[in-house]
Amino acid sequence: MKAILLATAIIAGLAASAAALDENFDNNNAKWSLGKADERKQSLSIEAYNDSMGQVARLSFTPSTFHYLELSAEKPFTLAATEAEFKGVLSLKICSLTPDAITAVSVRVRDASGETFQLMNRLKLRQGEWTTVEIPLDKTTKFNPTWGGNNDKKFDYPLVVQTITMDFDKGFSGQGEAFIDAIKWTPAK
Ligand SMILES: [Ca+2]
Ligand SMILES: [Ca+2]
Repeated sequence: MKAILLATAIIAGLAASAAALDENFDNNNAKWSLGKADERKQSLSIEAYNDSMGQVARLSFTPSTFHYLELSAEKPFTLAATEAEFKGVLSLKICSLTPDAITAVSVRVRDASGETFQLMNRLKLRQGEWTTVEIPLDKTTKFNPTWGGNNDKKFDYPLVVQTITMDFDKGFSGQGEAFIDAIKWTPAK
């Protein structure tokens, strides 16, 4: 009985911190969009993929028109409320039929002052293969570039994440496509 009560309390606690980043695109809870999508000739749709992955985000883009995309959630997700909490792995799954078009994914962390810290993770994808990208983050991570807010290159807690970006090879001709699923922040234990 105690164990059940404890489990219930833990589940209730998780539900209360609804802003943890764990996006599977399966329940349409969060709204995601692409920055300046029309001007950059990019599009986003949420589509059924298969039984095990459910729905995924499908991205199409035109690298010769614009060299990156910004995938943003309508509301930010909490990453770390305090310095002690800022240690974990941001992960996502990605698959592309045009892997040569994609050179990197980056995460943008934002602090309480509005300062943004970007970290790029270079990619070498294989055509049609799902790859899990894992980006470890903590207070010692060397983000570059940083901009905005109080611009002091120091983390003012709490930290949030709202935007993932993807970089393209400008020399790629035609339209690129990628699927993304399971964008998740896993705090270190
Ligand atoms: Ca999914
Ligand atoms: Ca700062």
